Amino acid sequence: MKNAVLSKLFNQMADVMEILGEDRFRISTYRKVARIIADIPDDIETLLATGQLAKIPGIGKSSLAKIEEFVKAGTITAHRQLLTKIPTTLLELLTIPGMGPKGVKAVYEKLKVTSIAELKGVIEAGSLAALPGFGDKKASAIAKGIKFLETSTGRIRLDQALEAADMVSEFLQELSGIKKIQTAGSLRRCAETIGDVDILVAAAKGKQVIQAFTDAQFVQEVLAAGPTKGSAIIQTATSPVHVDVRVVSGKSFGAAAQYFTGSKQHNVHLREIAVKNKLKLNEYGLFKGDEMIAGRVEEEIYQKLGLDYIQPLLREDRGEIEAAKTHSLPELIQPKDIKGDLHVHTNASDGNCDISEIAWAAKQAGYKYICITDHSKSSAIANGLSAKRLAEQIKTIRKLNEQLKGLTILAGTEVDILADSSLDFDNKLLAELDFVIAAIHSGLAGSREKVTTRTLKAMDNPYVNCIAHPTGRLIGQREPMDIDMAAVIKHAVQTHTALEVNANPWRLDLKDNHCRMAIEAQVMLVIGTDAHSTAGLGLMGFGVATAARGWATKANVLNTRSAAKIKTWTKSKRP
Ligand code: DGT
Ligand code: CA
Ligand code: CA
Repeated sequence: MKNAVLSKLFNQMADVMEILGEDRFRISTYRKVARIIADIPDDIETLLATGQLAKIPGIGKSSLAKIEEFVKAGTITAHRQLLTKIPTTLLELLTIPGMGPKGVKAVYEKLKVTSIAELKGVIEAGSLAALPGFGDKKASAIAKGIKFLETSTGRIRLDQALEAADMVSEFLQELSGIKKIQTAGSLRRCAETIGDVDILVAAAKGKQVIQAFTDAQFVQEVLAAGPTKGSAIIQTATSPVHVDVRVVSGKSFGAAAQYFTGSKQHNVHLREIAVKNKLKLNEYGLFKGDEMIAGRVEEEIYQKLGLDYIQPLLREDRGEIEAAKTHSLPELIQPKDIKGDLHVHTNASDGNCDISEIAWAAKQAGYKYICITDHSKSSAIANGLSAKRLAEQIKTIRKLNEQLKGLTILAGTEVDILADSSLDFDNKLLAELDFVIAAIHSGLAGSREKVTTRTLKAMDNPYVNCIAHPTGRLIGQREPMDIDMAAVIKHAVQTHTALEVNANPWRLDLKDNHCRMAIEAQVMLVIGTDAHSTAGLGLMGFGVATAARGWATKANVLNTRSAAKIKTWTKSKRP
């Protein structure tokens, strides 16, 4: 699919235009088109060929022409022309966390900086801090951003890893002699970032399978190719990904799946237990002397070690082996337990579709309810709603509900927590809503005391039901706020406020460890997708996996309950 590459080109045009100081309206149009394209689940070429693309709102005539050009010629003239107007090294400055197009424009124009090396130079010389609009704090934040970039290990997000795994698995499936395919490693455990993708195959002719894999069209570079293992960098639509493929025998498939799923710490602990029982455990099986006593399926390995089966999501050696021994593993939440999505945007703020469209998609997904939570007025870039617009939206939602069957639309908001800790809407308006999410969208670099106080104060409000993405991190792009999570968790319990597990793979916020802390303190969690399109609703699984990695059960998550029960829950906080 060309969607991702195309989306990137539109974003890049917007970046360059912003650096050049061109028309704001056009820039935001390009960004919107980039987002629409990235969110479309169908192949853009097909949509173009069938004429459906022209009907998608937000894609105008000139964007359509550019998309057509790209599909035909593989490039866009306007994109190429824009790139000639700036030194291309400027684009790498945009990858520095904390450095947006405006910052790049400023350092380029005022300090003649065109590369990361030169930027480091002006930071050291103090001239960046002296630049109007920057100052010491911002300059040191950018220095940290550069360091972050330089030390980042090339780990990728879950969605990127999944895309690569799907590509390779689909390819392998078509080969002859393949009996089983299983994703292993950190991807199977749904860790928040992935170093490399591990795929196991049960097949007799290992060498042929590896050969076919390393010869595949999507392979960019072969790192190793042997009789049972191949390593390669493959090119997905969005990024290069390191993939390891291992071929094992059916007899050892369970043992290999167990071994290569890891984590390493979990395996080390498991092997200690084996040794204590005078057994030997490796990727080929569980052995008593020379006799193999388990190995075909994973379950029997755990069973023969005297343990309950441990789901991959828990295999981090964080107490799961002890719990398996005493039959006290939690019954983990599953995707099918989720009854609705409580964090959804529409085109009233920065989403792509209207209330009916997203409600219809939610119903198709089997949900019982959905809560519309558009941004509030201070989030101006996201076209946040004024009090008046929100009041109108509430009316629209109530009316739509009269016509709908099988799905309840809840009226909500994602209200900004302002710099002074107050909220962007008054209580009278909030009282009209079914569910209120509060979130910090500005001043994320503030001091620990400041960001923590803002969050705690928001929770004190009797109408605030949930804090969205509590740390504000964007994986690989923006560090989390320096927030006192223990204090946030304690206060959430005291104030009867839920904490969100944002399911977007860029966020996963709360992260697994924080979920675990929250659950132990008996905080209620909400898993929300933060969808900005119908496709965005599909991210729920990443959030469910993250909560489960924090040992969440169905009872720990509010949106496993009915809409009526959620209303009872929110009412109990209100005066
Ligand atoms: P990653 O790729 O860094 O996100 O993390 P993993 O967990 O996928 O690690 P990877 O790809 O290096 O290895 C896959 C699995 O193989 C790992 O989770 C456990 C197993 N493994 C690798 N090296 C060792 C080792 O030295 N000892 C043991 N017991 N297991 C290992
Ligand atoms: Ca791996
Ligand atoms: Ca690996």
